[in-house]
Amino acid sequence: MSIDVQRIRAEFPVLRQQVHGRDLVYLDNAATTQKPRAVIDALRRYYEHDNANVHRGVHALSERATAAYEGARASLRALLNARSVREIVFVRGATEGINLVASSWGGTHVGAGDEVLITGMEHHSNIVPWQMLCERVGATLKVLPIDQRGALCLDQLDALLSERTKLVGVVHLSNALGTINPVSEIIRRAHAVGAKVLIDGAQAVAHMPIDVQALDCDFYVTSAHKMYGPTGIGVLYAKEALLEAMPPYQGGGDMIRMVTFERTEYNELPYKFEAGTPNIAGAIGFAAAVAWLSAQGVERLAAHEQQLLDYATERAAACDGLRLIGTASRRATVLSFVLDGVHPHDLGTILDREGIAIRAGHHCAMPVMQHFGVPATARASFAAYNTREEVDALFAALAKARALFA
Ligand code: C6P
Repeated sequence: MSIDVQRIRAEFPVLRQQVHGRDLVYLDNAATTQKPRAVIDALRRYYEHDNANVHRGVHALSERATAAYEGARASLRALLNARSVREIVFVRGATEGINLVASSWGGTHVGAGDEVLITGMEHHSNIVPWQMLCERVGATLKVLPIDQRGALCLDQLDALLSERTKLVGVVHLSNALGTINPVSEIIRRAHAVGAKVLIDGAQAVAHMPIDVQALDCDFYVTSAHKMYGPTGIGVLYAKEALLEAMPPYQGGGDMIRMVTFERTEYNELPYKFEAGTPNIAGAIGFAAAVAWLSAQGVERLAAHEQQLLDYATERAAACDGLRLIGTASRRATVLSFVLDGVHPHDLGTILDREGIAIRAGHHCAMPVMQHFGVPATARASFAAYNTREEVDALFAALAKARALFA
């Protein structure tokens, strides 16, 4: 079951470098992961051999580009176990996926007096679009709180759900806390009152197998760049019947079947939601990332990352003045913390001088910071290519920072 980390590391060219005279220790994977050679090569190959616009041309290059682009859709369908490629919409990323749903589905299904329920640990991208929708239509945004460990207060869920609840939005794996949420249970309880459920899987897909049919979620979004793929591409999964009934999000080329000045007939799914020339290279790189992930085995990678997180959590417990932010029983990949007497931003800068890349800040989850009474945290986040030695390097650098500020 264990993985050969050195073999995996060898596939990531960016890791072979020094930063400030030290071997790079990249622990900012929740912000974006590095890309394996297979993804970089797929992008280069496409631009060197097949570059053309899709769905339009009758020439060989356009046919090849279209086949590769649609092949990428099929890869995503298989990865998420969607019923059909008609349920796979390419978007810029998780953020655009949520905005699409809030605007198109929300704009037609949420009205005055209705409620949208999110949780206290959402990323801003799963807060702000719903806030905007609620303001626009006169609906109310409700929040399922989190406890002191950074787990959802599930005992309050049923009291917050009612026939007024039109949508529940939940993050699968919290980027600020590492908490893995019991989304199946939430989906079941939300469906019982007739609400639809959107799962923000931006952090989850690289770290656990996802089966949208088994989950029975209505919408699932994720970003390629957090799962070893390129930036600027992501996916929205939605049940076909919902997409069928939703109005287009944007108008333009490719999303139409017929246009006159009087009226437009929209294209079939999923093209109705992909106006304009899509990110063709991005989709092809995304498919290469999916192939890479599947070849490694997401579960095997996750088991390795869990060992690193457990080891880091153990070391954190022994680290003077360190307070973990997020200690829920089910966590993955993220170690979020504050260190007595050292602002997270200073910590980030000191660690950078040691060649260690972490993220410091509010992680686009300001309400989480407010809940824990901190302005920011330092966050180390693990991926398949990280090692135990890198965890040691992190804690050695933390000790140095502590001494410096003592
Ligand atoms: N979190 C982080 O460092 P985009 O930017 O669209 O690819 O993903 C947005 C997003 C949505 N949901 C969650 C749970 C996320 O973690 C993110 C992105 C990055 O934590 C950048 S803020």
